[in-house]
Amino acid sequence: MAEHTAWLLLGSNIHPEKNLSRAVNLLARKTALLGVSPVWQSPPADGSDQPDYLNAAVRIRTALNPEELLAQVIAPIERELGRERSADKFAPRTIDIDLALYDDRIGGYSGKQLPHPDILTRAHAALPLAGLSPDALHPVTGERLEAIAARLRHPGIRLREDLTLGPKK
Ligand code: PH2
Ligand code: MG
Ligand code: MG
Repeated sequence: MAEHTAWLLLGSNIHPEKNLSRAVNLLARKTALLGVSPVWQSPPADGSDQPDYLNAAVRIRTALNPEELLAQVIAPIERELGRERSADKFAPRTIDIDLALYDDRIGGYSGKQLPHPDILTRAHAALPLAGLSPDALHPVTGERLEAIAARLRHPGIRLREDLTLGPKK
């Protein structure tokens, strides 16, 4: 079966250190983990009065298509880490795992969009991805991820050099 490269964005603002690290360990068990980005901390992007988020990105190799990745890898890990779905799209969450890029695919899957729209508008999405794959090109705009991150960077987001994520060996 054909192999694909996918970039996932991880975010948490409930016990975020523990939950990001658990998410990376579970992803490493279910997929071929190729890389993990540095961790960035930022206030909620919608400006709500909630704890800061920690965000990171991972690059994986997989034979699954986007729908299968969501149903077989992403959603089960979100459930295992206690993600509760509520009517509030911006409620605090133990873990959010979003498929950001899948090869250079452009288009819809399972009611979502590839590339993930936040890449072009949110520093908390662009900076972790750029840390992982600075030279990768955005499939729609053709920009390097590093150029997108530089454009979106703002003072409210900071690199957590004291934290490193990686699969438990
Ligand atoms: N995710 C959201 C809403 N707001 N803010 C930050 N800083 N990081 C996130 O991951 C994030 C957010 C919904 O997915
Ligand atoms: Mg999200
Ligand atoms: Mg999500």
